[in-house]
Amino acid sequence: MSKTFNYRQKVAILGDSGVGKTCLVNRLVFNMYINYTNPTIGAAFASYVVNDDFIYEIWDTAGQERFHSLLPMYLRHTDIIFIVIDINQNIEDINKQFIKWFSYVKNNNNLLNKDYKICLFFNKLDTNKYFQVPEDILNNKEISFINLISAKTGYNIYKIKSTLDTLAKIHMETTQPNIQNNNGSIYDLDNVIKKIKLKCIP
Ligand SMILES: Nc1nc2c(ncn2[C@@H]2O[C@H](COP(=O)(O)OP(=O)(O)OP(=O)(O)O)[C@@H](O)[C@H]2O)c(=O)[nH]1
Ligand SMILES: [Mg+2]
Repeated sequence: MSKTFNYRQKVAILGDSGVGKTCLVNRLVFNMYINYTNPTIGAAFASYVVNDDFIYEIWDTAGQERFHSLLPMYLRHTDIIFIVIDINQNIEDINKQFIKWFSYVKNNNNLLNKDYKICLFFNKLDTNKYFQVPEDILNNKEISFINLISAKTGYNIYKIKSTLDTLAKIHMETTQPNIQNNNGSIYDLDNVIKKIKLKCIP
């Protein structure tokens, strides 16, 4: 029987093809790295369980241009966006790539859950340890979390995990748990408890 979780959040990973989105998911979820990956077709799904009761549902999207029309489907009801950028390019191209994906998120924010958060990852730090995040990007107040990572070596992946752990904790402290009824629809546990209490009144 599949396990059910009272708390869940959706993560969507965006970025150009080849920046290392799939490698990041592999490192985060399975702690493994494969050097020769195939470009993702459409999108891939993975889950990251923080504790027994909380699951992150992760959509690893395809960076190839031909799949971009599918992106809105994967963005729907997303709580956390990961934008991934490969540091192996000149600063102008890095800025362009950032603006492209940041604007994409802003222009589609009607699809996202309210209070959505954007996290930005500069990947492949193993290839250039002197990389510095451009000032404009560092000063962008709408990015909740910026980090330099390497999916290959696992560098700073623990920081992503601890951020996800913290966000999960905050979510659990500030929201009611949802439980699934037999029809698969979600309802509020508080209401269920109230109904049960009402039923118990003699
Ligand atoms: N040196 C280095 N190479 C990396 C790293 N992460 C990924 N790569 C390389 O980049 C290639 C592409 O990575 P993917 O994770 O498949 O890229 P993607 O962003 O998922 O690409 P699409 O699925 O086409 O959108 C991999 O096959 C690796 O060779 C890293 O941290 N360091
Ligand atoms: Mg991929």
